[in-house]
Amino acid sequence: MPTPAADLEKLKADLAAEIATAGDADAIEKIRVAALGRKGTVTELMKTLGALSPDERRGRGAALNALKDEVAAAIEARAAAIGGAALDRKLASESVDVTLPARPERAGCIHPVSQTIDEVVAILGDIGFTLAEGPDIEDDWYNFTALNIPPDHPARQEHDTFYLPGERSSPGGPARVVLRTHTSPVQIRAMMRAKPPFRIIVPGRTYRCDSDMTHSPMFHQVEGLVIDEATHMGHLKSCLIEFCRAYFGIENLPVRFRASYFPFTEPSAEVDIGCTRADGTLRIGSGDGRARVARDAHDDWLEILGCGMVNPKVLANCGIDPARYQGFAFGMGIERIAMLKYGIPDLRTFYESDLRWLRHYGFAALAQPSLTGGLAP
Ligand code: 2U9
Repeated sequence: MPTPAADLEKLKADLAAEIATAGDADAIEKIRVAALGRKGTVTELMKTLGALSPDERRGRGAALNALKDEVAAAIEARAAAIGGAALDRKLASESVDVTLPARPERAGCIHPVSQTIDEVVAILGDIGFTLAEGPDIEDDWYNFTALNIPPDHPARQEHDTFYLPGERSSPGGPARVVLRTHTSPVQIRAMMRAKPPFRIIVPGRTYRCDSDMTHSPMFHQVEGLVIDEATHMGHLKSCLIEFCRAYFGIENLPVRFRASYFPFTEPSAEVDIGCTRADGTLRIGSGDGRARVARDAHDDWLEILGCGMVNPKVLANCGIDPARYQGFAFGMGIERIAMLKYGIPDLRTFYESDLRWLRHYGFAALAQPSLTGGLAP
């Protein structure tokens, strides 16, 4: 009668022969299941170990484990060889026709938010502004207190602002953590970091608890800040008139400054541009095709941005001497000015990731914004 060890040697030899002659992936899988599957020959032998004495189990267990590993390795090697041979046959039988024309590709497009930021940056960059960036997660000292926004201001309330749990230490002491409600904290950080003069623009994401056709909980702003030693309201006005005319591509676009109030600027103004509303259709400028020259042909005004001379208290909060330095600041909503320029009716569609919308309102990937707004020819 053969010894148990001889039994295992025979099983190993039989399996090796079967594995060596397996011709395809199905055959090799059948062998694997028959040997190593739940009811396979090797698996069944493993189950008999429990009935042996500890001494017998040690020797037999080691032999069975070695057999199992060798069979698994042989199956894996054969499967790889079969797969490689199949691939070789496929490669030999198929050929690539390199003379075929390329498949027509669907080009990607630039989202109107990115396009509008690029246009604004190109125009203001030409006027001498440089780009600044900062974190989306802020604290209420940088977002509110440094900007002279009082503790009881409505913008600070829970239902207007997204607060995150916890506090962190900030220049004014422990401060609540918020998603920035405007990009102004980036200007605060810039003023605390370096000495004037500055001319910076800050485009970026901002967050407010608001959602309807013209508001979204996340939207984009671009703000600008100029700080120097002899900056006055005339600089503010010429810069923003130039910007509005360049952005809308209308040389004589009527622009007016209407007194307003913001805690961070004093005096403050809202900026309106001339428009027409004939037949219920809003058009920027005179809207009659003579927009580039017709200065007085508009019949209404449209608010597009806010601005003002930086409040001396804000300068002092950032360690800048208000007796020596002054400046102006402005802010606008990117989606709002994109909607006005490109006739996009609903703000919420910006974030629906609908490819049909993007193909309709998006821009060709290589289109460059020109310095006079719109696209370079
Ligand atoms: C510093 C000092 C002053 C930025 C300004 C506005 C006016 C403004 C709104 C336009 C539409 C925000 O997106 S919106 O809702 N912004 O009207 N923003 S002045 O003033 C600053 C900023 C930073 C240090």
